[in-house]
Amino acid sequence: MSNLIRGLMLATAGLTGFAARAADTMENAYWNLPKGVTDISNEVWHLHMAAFWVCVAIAVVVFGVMFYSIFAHRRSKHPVPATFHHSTTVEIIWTIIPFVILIGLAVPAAGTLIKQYDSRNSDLTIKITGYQWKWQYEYVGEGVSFFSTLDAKSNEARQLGSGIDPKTVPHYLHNVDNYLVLPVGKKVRFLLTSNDVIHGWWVPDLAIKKDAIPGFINDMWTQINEPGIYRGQCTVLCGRDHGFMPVVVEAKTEAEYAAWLAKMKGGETVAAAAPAIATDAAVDAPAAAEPVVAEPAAPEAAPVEVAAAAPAAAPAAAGPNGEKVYLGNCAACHQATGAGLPPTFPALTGSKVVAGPAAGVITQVLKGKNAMPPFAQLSDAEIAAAVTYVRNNLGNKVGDTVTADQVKKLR
Ligand code: HEC
Ligand SMILES: [Cu+2]
Repeated sequence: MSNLIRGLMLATAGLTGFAARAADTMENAYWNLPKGVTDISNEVWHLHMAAFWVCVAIAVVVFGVMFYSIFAHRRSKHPVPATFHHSTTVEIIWTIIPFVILIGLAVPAAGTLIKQYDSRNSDLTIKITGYQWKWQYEYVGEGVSFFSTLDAKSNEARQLGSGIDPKTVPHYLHNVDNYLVLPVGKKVRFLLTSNDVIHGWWVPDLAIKKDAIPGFINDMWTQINEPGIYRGQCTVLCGRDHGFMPVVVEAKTEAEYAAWLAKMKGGETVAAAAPAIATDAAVDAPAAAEPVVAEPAAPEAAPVEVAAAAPAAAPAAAGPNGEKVYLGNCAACHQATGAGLPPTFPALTGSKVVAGPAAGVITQVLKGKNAMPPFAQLSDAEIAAAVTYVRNNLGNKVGDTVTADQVKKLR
């Protein structure tokens, strides 16, 4: 027996040292769940660690008894086995102990879960729509809405035979053209849906992750404590380019956020001119339960309903930039130069279709063709800008300007 005690003491000493080293490692998001930057993500982390250490303790006890028994009662020492069986006391004990452990873990977990699901009293609401393969962010009631697509560098490097070493690309496949900008210290509520298949929106540092399902609205919330850039990705296998629709959140101080929002409202980017596509569910839902201290005038549901009917109402002053629309939506297949990747993706440079009637090009962009997906989610103005761009750049010179009205008629 004294051997056992000595062994146990050694094991305890070893474990204490290991635990101290482990505690450091635990803080490291490379090995472990990140602690994140919200109160909820911290709670989740502590729950996770509590469950982890309970598991470690159980493993030590169970494996300790098991290996001790295997060793001490091996056949060469005890050729004749003992014949005891059945002990009601032991059975009651090993039923009660796990029960107590589970309750002990469930109580704090339930508390956190309830907080996680309580999206009431948010300071702002953002509607997130998943598309194959990009995200749309709509600042509900602010008239600000834009798409967020894989950044150009990652996109270039990911092409087959691009010859670019992904290690040279900063945040390869974890970067986008337009970040989702959020204010710190504010409760942000997300309404989550999809325009095509099921996607999943996930940012580990915020400890939020939920499916974006067509025809449904899911909701979740976050309140970020520290300014910074937090990266995540789509978590539901959503088709060929599932791996190429990352999520990037930029948390700014309140003042910086206000300045950013004002700039976006000024219609400075493509984004502001691209109102949302209304999915049927989206029209009813946001209006249903919005206890937010009402942002003045603009009713919550307005941008959604208006979208399909009057996209031209968006500030037309500058209009979307055709090159930007092209690079954000078309260059993945047709390349920034227009050279394409034949034979699958035809060159637009010198293409007979591009040089042909504008209606043909518009229809192909709206409806797609074979391996080319439809781009009906873009606004009329954006499609007009992109078509004008490909007809008059990338080595083409048709010399016309396609208008949003032409696109609208062909929808
Ligand atoms: C996912 C890849 C992909 C993306 C993104 C894409 N296309 Fe295409 N595109 C194709 C494929 C494939 C074809 C050939 C279709 C066919 O004829 O079968 C094509 C054909 C075309 C053609 C006809 C070219 C020809 O000579 O046949 C035009 C014009 C065109 N695309 C414009 C665009 C524009 C504008 C965009 C951006 C709004 C875009 N495409 C985005 C894949 C893509
Ligand atoms: Cu997806």
